[in-house]
Formats: sequence, C-alpha cells, structure tokens
Amino acid sequence: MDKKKECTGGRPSLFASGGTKESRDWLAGDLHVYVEPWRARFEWPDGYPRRIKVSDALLDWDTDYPEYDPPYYVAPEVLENDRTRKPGGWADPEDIAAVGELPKESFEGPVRLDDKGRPLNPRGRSGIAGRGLLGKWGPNFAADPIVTRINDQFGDVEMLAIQRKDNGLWAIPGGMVDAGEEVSRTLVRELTEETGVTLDMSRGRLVYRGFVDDPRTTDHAWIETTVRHLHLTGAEAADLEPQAGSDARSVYWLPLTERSLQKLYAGHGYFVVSALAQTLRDEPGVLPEKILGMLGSYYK
Ligand code: RP5
Repeated sequence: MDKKKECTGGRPSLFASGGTKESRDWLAGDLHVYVEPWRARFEWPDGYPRRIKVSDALLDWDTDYPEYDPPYYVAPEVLENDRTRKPGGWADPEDIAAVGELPKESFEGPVRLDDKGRPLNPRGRSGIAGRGLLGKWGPNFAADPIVTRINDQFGDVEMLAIQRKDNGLWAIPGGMVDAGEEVSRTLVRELTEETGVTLDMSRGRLVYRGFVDDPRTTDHAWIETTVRHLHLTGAEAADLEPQAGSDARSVYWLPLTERSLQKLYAGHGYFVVSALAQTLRDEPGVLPEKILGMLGSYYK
C-alpha cells in the first residue's frame, strides 16, 4: 500500500473519510508509517522567517531549482549554546568546518551534503536554510515513549499525553537524546521528566524510527525519533500519579479519537496509530475492537 499521500491543500488527514467496516483484513498489511513532510514544509514556529513554498515537483534535491533561495535562520539560543564555546552547550558550532564528525548515516539512510558540506534534509527542500531552533547540523535524534491504558469506565484507549509549554499542543512526552546517551535511557528519562512517571520502556514495542514532521525542520537540520509503545494493564495504570514537569505544561490521560490523534504535535498521531495497529495485530484482546474502524480508516 503506497502511504505517500499528495500534499494538496490543507494539512493531510490521518484518516480516510467515512471510516471502514470493522474488518481486520488491513491488519495483515504493512502497519508501519511513512512520514510525509507537511508541517515541516508549511508550518514554522514563532521567530522563524516565512518559509518559501516549494511545490511537490521541486521538493527533491535532485531536481534542478536554480532560483531556490530560502531565508537563512539560526535561533539566538542555538548560537548561545555552541558546545565549542559554552561548557555544557547542546548545539553544534555555526561553522560547519568546526563540527568535526558529521553523521554519515541516519535512520533515513546515508546523509547527503550540499556543496558547502551541510547535511541535506532527507525529505527534500523545506523552504528555510540554516538550523532554526535545532542544535545539530543534520539529524537531531529524539525519543518518544507512548504509554497507553484502557479507561475502566468508558472502555476508551487513552495515552499519557503532555501539553507542550512552547506551543500548547498535546504530544507524546518525548525529547532529544543527550550527548552520549543511549536512546533506551532517553525514553525513560523524558517520560519521567515530563510526566513524573517512571516505567521500563524496554518492555514496550519498537514502533517507528525515522523522520518527524516537526515544524522546526529546515533544509539542514531535522528530527529523527525512536518510538516505543508500552500498553499498561488497569492495575499498572492505577498505581501511577502523573505530574507535569520540565517542558510539559500539563499531563493527561488523553482519550484517543480521530480528532485528538489528528491534533497531536508534529504528526505524533501517525506513531500512535501504528502503535495501536501493531498491538491489535500481535496481541488480540488487549485493545477494544471498537478502535478497529478508526485505525482501519488510516490504512485504507
Ligand atoms: C518532536 O519533538 C519529537 O517527536 C519529540 O517528541 C520532540 C523533541 O523535541 P523537544 O520536545 O525536546 O523540543 O519532533
């Protein structure tokens, strides 16, 4: 099934309109997601210059586009946190020659460089050059822990979600992998810092590794994440006392509906849909059959 969806008009919908009949056939197909850049092409955070709108036909770096001249932007806090100038700084130096070893490979394959030696976004032209708010040239690795439960009263599937301080959007409680940190450690650390909940995420299923449709993306810096999903029993969930912390304004057991999934930050809804679908396939009876229709309408 080709999951590449044409980026036409407004933000692409996660779910095909009109849903599907409660069939399980689609569970036999490939349940992984291919993340298309939409927010990474048409949205940008406050402080960024306006992106150049790049058509689908000119997205690919192999397509000639001599008049392409995107605005260049690197945020002051990125320059202030240059690790070669500030002890504990989390950002690369602005001078690409001073970076040292650039990643040659990422989850998206070999990292291409432009004629100035700067890494190129694996999803093509984004309409902004430089690093924006991202510290690293090239891939900025992150980790996203999905934790779900069934609401005893309503039988809905809920996710332990945080409301981000920077934009008020609900999201998976993820974060960046620190220098020298194992991603398995980041999954647990970010969950604890942002929700106050500590869980052994290595018990969870590896759902996705790759590009994130994050509005901070530029031509030369992007985010690639590792997503793990842990579904809790009622008893395990009942023991938890979530408390918002770090970059999280609030924390909440978010009921997962087409609407709440569609509205999640940086296309996180794709990761959650894939996580639930893989659980439905591999662990029959763990999730309520009533979500079949909703999930099926993504894989239609
Ligand atoms: C998203 O940004 C990732 O999926 C992850 O959830 C998050 C990491 O950035 P910060 O939360 O550290 O800003 O793209």
